[in-house]
Amino acid sequence: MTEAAAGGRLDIRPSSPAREEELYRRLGAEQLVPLWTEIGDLMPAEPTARGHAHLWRWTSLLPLAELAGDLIPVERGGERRAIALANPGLGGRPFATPTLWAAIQYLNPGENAPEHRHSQHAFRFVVEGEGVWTVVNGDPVVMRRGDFLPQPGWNWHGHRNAATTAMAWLDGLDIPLQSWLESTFFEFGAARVDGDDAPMRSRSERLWAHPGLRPLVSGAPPAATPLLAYRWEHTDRALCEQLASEDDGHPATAEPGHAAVRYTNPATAGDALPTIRAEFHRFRPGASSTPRREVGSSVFQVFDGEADVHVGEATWRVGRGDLFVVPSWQLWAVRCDATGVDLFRFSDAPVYERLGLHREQVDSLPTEGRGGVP
Ligand code: GTQ
Ligand code: FE2
Repeated sequence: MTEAAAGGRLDIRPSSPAREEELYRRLGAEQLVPLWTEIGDLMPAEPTARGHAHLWRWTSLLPLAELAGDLIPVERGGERRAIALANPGLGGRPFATPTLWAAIQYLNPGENAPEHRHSQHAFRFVVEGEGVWTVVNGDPVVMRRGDFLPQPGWNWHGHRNAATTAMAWLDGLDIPLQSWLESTFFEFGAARVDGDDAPMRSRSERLWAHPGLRPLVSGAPPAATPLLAYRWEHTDRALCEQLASEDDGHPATAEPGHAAVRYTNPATAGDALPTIRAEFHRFRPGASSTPRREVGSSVFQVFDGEADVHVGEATWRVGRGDLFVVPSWQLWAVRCDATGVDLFRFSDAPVYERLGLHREQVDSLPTEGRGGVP
């Protein structure tokens, strides 16, 4: 103790730049960082997303996937001809958002993507084309336009194109999340996925795709969905009937002119995948969404139609196949004019909900999510 008076807190000295510098040097040498220089970065008043609001045009993606189809074989080791969306705010890593992977995958006629399994949860969504089937634990699942095909982590899967035309589709996985969480495991399986034919309905659908009917199989309900194909005919009919119900004066829509559904695990009614939420949204011509912001990030793909989309500072006119990212806590809204729009969306919402970190704000009026911190 030098200048400090006994018993008081008077040892606050006028700062000495030389001694301060010496402190920072010694902290650095010991791999230590003080809070007081970092607090603005570490504890902002609200989330400041590193990922940007960004749009990828289908008309740019598809020709590049086709070119990769000419040049790059699908082989053991590389595993998949998949091209990932790399968010410009995330340092060139193949991450669409800090938690979500989104890629266009492409398979030529006759090609096989070898079997493997990994801890990452995955899904396919088909915006156009057909002819590929994905084999999950020996269950061949055909893929067609509008289908949502989840593949929970640690299930064996490979893909096969036995058709005469190439096919492209969207892959969504939690690769970035599991990369940060250091939870990734991976194993090679069979080198080929054989066969010339696949049934129109997979074994998983024959067991699990009967509305409101759960097979009385023994054991605990599967944590991730046992249903491996959510067919377009069901999604389309659900949305048509929501809008028809609104016309009949019994509104059951998310908001006027906006029908929406979530893909759920038929055994639990929770999200189809533990770390990824998937939804389908249909806006009538002239409809728009209430601007909202949510904690956590999303990727959207336009399935059909056109709309003006606002995300943060950005505004885009989007059309079929286009993909865009909504970063955490950025305001987003969809506006339709004479054309309506169909949007597929996936997000990391289940992670935030499970951790009690979910929050959203609608039209600037705060609404706390369950478990949200006040
Ligand atoms: O199809 O199994 O886009 O394992 C990334 C990783 C697709 C797949 C991706 C994968 C796959
Ligand atoms: Fe995979």
